[in-house]
Amino acid sequence: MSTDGSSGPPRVRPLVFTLRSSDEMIVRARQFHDEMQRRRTVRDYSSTPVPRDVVEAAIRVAGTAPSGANLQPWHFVAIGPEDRDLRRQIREGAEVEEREFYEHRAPKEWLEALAPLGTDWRKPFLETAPWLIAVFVRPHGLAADGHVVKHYYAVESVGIATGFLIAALHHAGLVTLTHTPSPMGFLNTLLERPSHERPFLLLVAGYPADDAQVPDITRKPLDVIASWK
Ligand code: IYR
Repeated sequence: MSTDGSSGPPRVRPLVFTLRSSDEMIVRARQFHDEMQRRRTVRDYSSTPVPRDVVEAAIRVAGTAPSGANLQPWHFVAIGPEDRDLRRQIREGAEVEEREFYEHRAPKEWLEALAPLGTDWRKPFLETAPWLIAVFVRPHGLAADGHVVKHYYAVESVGIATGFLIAALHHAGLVTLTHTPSPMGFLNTLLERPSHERPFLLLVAGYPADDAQVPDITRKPLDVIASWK
């Protein structure tokens, strides 16, 4: 059975592919690494507006991610700067949960792991940054005839799509923060998403504040993160 519910052999079409020389690939791979290694998670935002078209293109990139059985189990809610009331409610919802997390719920070990990042329950960026993108996982969908379609590897697929989204926003020239208020159920209510959709994370995107600072942390080197056989 194919993803549209029809049976028979899958429909195919020729692959569009650009063949590159080894030298060109090495240059491109290193240039991409050079660009990606400059990505930093940023918590200090400017309120300078960012055109919706940038966010739109980045979400389109996220939508190109591979997914289990190509069922594309994601939904993105982009929240611009205009609806100040909604922004305030999202911040309030997140800060209620985060305050509880930092002051009561988080085990000491977790707080120690977070200490180098300097995070706390206050989330002013949820009102300052021009865009928030709430990412939702859809563990199942609905077919045209109304029957429930299970989504395979939904969380993995949405994780990959979110990686694409972060890379696309970085490539465009913005900074982001992967914010995970926990629990995030308040986002279903505020953003009017159905209860079977699960909030995955809240991505903050915009320009960094002029005086933005980031934690002085390092990335694990290649010989630690990879082995070769
Ligand atoms: N959700 C909290 C705590 C937090 C947890 C992890 I793991 C982080 O890498 C960073 C923060 C918050 O957003 O502050």
